[in-house]
Amino acid sequence: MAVGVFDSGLGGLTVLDALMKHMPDQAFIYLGDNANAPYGTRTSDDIFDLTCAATERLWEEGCDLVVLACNTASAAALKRMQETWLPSDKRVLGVFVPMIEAVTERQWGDNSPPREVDVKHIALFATPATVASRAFQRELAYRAIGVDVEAQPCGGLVDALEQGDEMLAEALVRSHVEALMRRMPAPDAAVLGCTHFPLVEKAFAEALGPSVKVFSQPNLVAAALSDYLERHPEMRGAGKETRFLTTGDPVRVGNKATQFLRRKIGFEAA
Ligand code: DGN
Repeated sequence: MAVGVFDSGLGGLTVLDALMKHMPDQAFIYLGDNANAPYGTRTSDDIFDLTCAATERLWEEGCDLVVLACNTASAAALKRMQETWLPSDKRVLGVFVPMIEAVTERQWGDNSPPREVDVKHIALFATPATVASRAFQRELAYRAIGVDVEAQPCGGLVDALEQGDEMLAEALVRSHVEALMRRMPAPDAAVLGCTHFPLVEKAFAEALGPSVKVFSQPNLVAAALSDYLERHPEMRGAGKETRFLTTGDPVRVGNKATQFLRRKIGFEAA
């Protein structure tokens, strides 16, 4: 049994890469819904339906545990999936909670009441759908009090990264950071709330300046998943092969993914 890893497109590969490095003996199956990407400007009903369909496809491959390596899907669909749709023998995890736990320095599974934490001003960079959902603020409020969040919808950035247009992506990072800093001039932490954005983490760090600590998801999610699998060894399964599926054209997506991660990746049709 492999662990399923889902994203609307290629962004989740940044998370998968970290998962593979942290857990070299674990099998994974990646599914990119490239035929329907990007999700960032879709309605939450649409994102819910597409995310459920992709999760079911991963169940068909035997993945009882699926990681939504997509903030847009985690923000718009995860809670509703867990509350209304998910059978009791399956698990779906998102990418928000590990990041919030890192930002607030609270341990995984610490269910004590919300409290004051060191960070006071958080700059959140994410897709328009993630920002509109306010899911980050909602999850943060379960753990921390007295923290301001200023969110910047980063229109255009996912497309520029999927197209491999680095110059455009870096220019967009600078303009989104400038726009946010006009509203919050001195954030103490920045959260990259989109799995595509680790590819331009350096550009974010440079535009934000050295006093802002940048939180990026891949390593945080990998640490949280490996902890989860320690506690739930029944979800691990055997084998360590990783496969890549796409709802789009496997050759085109494989070429883009190879360019995206700068290593050869072969996709199969989902
Ligand atoms: N990588 C996705 C995320 O983390 O939100 C965004 C992809 C998209 O469809 N816009």
